[in-house]
Amino acid sequence: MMPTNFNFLYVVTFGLTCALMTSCSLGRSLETEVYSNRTQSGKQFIGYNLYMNFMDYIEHCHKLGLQPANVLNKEENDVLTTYLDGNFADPKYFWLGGSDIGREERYYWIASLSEFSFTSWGPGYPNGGREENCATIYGGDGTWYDQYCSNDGVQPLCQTIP
Ligand SMILES: [Ca+2]
Repeated sequence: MMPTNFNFLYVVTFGLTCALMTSCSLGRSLETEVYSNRTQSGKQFIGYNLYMNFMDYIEHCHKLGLQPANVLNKEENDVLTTYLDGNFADPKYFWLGGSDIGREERYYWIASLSEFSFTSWGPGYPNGGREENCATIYGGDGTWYDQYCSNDGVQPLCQTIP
């Protein structure tokens, strides 16, 4: 039988940990969040040192009151690339909030349901057909690649709502 003071100790320890980290009560990750510079449209990107699949990523941003990132022009891609390259270690592949699920080869932004206008696909990409349906960006040079949406090794990238 588990001693009754085990649960008490656990609660006290957890409570103290949360009290020391104000982010705990907000449900935010315990790491420091670093925001990108503002784009001309006024939004900022926020990447996380976490790894998850695309569906969990979309929900991650939503739960934080943010949006999955969308990149609407070269200026935004440049701001984003500078931010990712300067603040995150390799391999730094991040989800973008775009997919071609339900309409193969016609990628759209989840937050707006608008079809991609600007793109920064690598040469020959997207190339995954109906198997790879979610967009990623490599933070080292700002190039985009399609990826399996179920890949749980990609980092989440959110944005403030402009
Ligand atoms: Ca596809």
